[in-house]
Amino acid sequence: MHCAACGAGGQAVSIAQVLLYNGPALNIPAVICQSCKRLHTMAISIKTPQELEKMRVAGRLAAEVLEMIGPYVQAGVSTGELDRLCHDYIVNVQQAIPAPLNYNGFPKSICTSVNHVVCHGIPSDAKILKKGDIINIDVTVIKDGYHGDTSKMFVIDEVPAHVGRLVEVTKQCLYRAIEIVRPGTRLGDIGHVIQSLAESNHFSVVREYCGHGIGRIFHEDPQVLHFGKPGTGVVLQEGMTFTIEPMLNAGTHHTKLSKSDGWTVTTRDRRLSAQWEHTLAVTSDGVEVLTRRSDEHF
Ligand SMILES: [Co+2]
Repeated sequence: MHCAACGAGGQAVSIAQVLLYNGPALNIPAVICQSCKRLHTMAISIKTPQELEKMRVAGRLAAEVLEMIGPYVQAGVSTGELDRLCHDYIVNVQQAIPAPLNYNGFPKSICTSVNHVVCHGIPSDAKILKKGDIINIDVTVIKDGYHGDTSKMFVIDEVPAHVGRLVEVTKQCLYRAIEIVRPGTRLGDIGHVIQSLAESNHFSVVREYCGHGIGRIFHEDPQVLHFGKPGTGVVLQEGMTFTIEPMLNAGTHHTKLSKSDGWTVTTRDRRLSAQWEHTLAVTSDGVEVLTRRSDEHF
């Protein structure tokens, strides 16, 4: 990646990532170039075949963490324990790095967002899962310098039908969006597909958090909004890699960022929220789901 301000680039420039807060909680990814020290937003990177191979490896590892943790996600387990299991698996078995740990000060290796927590929930030994809970586990691994980012919902035992529907519709929003990814599709088309399906089911789409470009950097351009108008926004090209990660709320789309920990995002009305996420690569004629799990068929 080259600095958009001074032009320095390549491996020699180490790029520190920061999050700009613009308004209530809109995360704008930006970088400080270590060469010119200036802050700038990023340009969309096109990955080479060699980079895509590394993204494939990182993506598969992230998916495998979600497959590994599944059997442990049960009533009685703490989210702190789930974090330790994932951390140890990533570090010791996969010999990879959990990207969230120490990222802008995040204290744990995964995000665990239970019930009305929208995203960025911090695992804790005090948070014990119980029957009827829903939880999103969000995993990002770094392998050989490249990131793979994916999340899925787990349901603890049985949940009422309306809760199951929130979880299922959110997953379908992700899948429908993935279906239209190919060169020429615009980001507004993706946002529109998600927003239409969500709102036709009387759910709302979270505005303040979005999908993102990904590669050597955890959050890079473009921002992938989960709402929008067809025929607008960035035109997708072969070699782009980004996440789609819709967050749907049962109530209104408004969110609240915890003042006490600076991370946990909840629904303002404390109604439920669900999220699913994959890392994708745009191919010559469609999409490759880099974080596909073995139970999924794209
Ligand atoms: Co992500």
